Amino acid sequence: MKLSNKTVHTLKKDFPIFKNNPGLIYLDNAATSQKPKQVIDVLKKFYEKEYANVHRGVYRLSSNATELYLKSKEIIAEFIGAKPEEIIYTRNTTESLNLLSYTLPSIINATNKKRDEIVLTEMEHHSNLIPWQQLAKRGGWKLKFIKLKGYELDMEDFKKKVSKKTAVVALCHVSNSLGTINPVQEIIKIAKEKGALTVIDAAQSVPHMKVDVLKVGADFLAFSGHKMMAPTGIGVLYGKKQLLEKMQPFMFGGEMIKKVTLNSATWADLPAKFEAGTPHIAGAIGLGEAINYIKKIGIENIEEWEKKLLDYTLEKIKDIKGIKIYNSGKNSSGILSFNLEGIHPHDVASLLDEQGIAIRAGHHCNMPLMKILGVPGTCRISFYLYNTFEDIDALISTLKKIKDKFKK
Ligand code: C6P
Repeated sequence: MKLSNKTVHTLKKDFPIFKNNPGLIYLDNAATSQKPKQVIDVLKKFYEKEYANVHRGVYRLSSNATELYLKSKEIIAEFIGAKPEEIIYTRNTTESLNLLSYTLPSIINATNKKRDEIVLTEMEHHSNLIPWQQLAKRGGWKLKFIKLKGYELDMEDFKKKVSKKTAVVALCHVSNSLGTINPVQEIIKIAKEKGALTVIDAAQSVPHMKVDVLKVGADFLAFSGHKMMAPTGIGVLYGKKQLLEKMQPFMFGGEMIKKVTLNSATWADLPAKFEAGTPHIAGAIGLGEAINYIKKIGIENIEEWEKKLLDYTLEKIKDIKGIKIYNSGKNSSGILSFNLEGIHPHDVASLLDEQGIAIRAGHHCNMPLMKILGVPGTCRISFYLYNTFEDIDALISTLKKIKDKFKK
């Protein structure tokens, strides 16, 4: 379904949050997304009529819950072009990336002890920075950072920093502060030529654009359900089967074993090996339904609509005197950071909130990036499929009023 302002107004009716909060203009989708009634209904149905634990029971309710749970993996796998056994459920992107920072050393050290460098970028979210920092602090690993050139990655700098010593190249597909869509295919190709493992933080891409893991070519890719209309507490780690098979588990306990004695254990096949304990069953089923919802509209149509919203905003916002925009204008997803000269971003966000406009202000879990930009934080708006041109008009006119108010 091609999206237009008219069809989006109709779509918006699927989201009870807007009916229950009249006048709400929600522009904080990079933080988390709202949920359509289709997802809420599936959760309600599961808890009211179908609930049981998975994998354990021989009774009908449990085997039905297991079927629903496994079906959700098929939906997700198909959505990103992976195999169901390559989909590991985690809590969120953060947990997926932590899992990698703990388990990748086992396969890197096994193959080549000379590789001890991890290449990241200066625009990483703390979730794709601190786990690797901690790994480096545990000893034996060095971090390198690809520099920025404007609001994009400096590819020449990347080519200088990646080498036969690189063990892992890990970066975001889309920056959560700048909106920049990084050239991940090119980066992964170069990283592979050097023999490095590749990790993509896809928290801001999978919900908004077509991501095919085979086309992207990454060994691992992480994202969160809550940013794509699913419940919180369900995240995904995709990994290439042959690599996941070699990796050590991250957590130990029930459901991830093949055989246990008092003194040892062997591990279950993929993906169970990485899913110790009772999973977020309802969350997984909800994520499957969220993807069904996205598929009905078409991810390409969502991407195209957000691009239209971004272009419309860029065109209108530049008229505001003293606005500083942190966005390249091209190669950008529907995320836009800005500051109003002389006004703290938190004040801007609070004043917008008074008019029912929800945006994020602050460092966006990107403290090193804010330092490079030379600001304590920014105001950030971020779109999803239910945002309209009227949302942007209201934002712009309120920003103009805020600017006038501070002039006095
Ligand atoms: N960014 C934002 O407002 P979790 O919290 O694990 O679902 O996602 C972490 C994460 C990782 N990488 C990127 C690029 C992200 O944007 C996020 C989450 C939110 O920008 C919350 S800080």
